Amino acid sequence: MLYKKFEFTNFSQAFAFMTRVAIEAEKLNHHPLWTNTYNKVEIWLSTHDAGNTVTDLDYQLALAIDGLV
Ligand code: H2B
Repeated sequence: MLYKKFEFTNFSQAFAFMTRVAIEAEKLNHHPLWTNTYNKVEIWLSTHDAGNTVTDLDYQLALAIDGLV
């Protein structure tokens, strides 16, 4: 699993970030496991189609997400 925690100033900013992540996820057809608690977003990336291993798609999505912040 790739893991990262993101912190924002409030829920609105956190949710806006999640919306942008969702668009990137759809582009790659690769989707995060995540939680949101008010201003915090935690993201875990792995590929369930590959037995929950970390694949190139996880690194691609991670790079796309890092490019959003
Ligand atoms: N997301 C993730 N994280 N892992 C996958 O294996 C995966 C996915 N597979 N998004 C895709 C969708 C697959 O289930 C669909 C049918 O393409």
